[in-house]
Amino acid sequence: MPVRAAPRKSFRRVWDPHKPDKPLSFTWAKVFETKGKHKMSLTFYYAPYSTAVATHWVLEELAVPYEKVRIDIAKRDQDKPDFRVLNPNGKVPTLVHDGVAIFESAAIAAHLGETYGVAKRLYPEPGPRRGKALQWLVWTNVSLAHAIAMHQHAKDKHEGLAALANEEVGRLFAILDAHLATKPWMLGEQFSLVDAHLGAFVSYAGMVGFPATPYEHVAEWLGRLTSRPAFAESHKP
Ligand SMILES: N[C@@H](CCC(=O)N[C@@H](CS)C(=O)NCC(=O)O)C(=O)O
Repeated sequence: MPVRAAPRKSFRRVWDPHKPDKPLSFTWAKVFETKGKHKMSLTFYYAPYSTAVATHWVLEELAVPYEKVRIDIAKRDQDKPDFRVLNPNGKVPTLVHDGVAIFESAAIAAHLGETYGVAKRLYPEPGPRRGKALQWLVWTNVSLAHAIAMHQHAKDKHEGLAALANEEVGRLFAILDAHLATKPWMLGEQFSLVDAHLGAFVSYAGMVGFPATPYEHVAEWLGRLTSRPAFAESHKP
């Protein structure tokens, strides 16, 4: 006798949004139960005093458990095949979340924010404010970090390029200063992961010749940021 496939149950049949108290069917209850018990794993590949500090800071603010793996950039650990499988770009930070490797610090910050930050009120819910958060994360890397890196690469070799990069960092700091003149934190009244991510780059800028001091509001913001315990933790070797 041919075996007939069991009819497929749809989610709608077992859960009515107008009766949220009605118990879920066994199947869906099981899915949620398993999800609740799932032990997430985060492995953070980093090097001290590098771009990875931004990710380290974000992880510390979120207070999620994670494992740290130090990459010795000077010894070129980043070129080892095992690491290149995770990050073909050969750079830190790299984050492995439940077996999926993610690189680029801005992408990692957005991913961590979306995954763990909303419930902790450290990252916006989906919607326009989330778009604003992503805007500043991308701006940090594509505009600010890029200009700082360009200046560092060019300063002893290409005078003209170094001068251009220097001017660009100044222009970007002025934009940041105007933004922070109207609000205490990047997204408004409340500290968010965007402040931590961007703060790591602004703090680094100060170490390589771009202090925030001429920009009153940036300097005040940075002062508030660097007094956070997560700042100290993320700047440990
Ligand atoms: N755009 C990348 C930049 C990462 C980056 O440049 N990392 C440097 C350390 S600051 C690195 O790993 N360098 C090793 C190399 O280039 O070999 C990000 O934001 O994650």
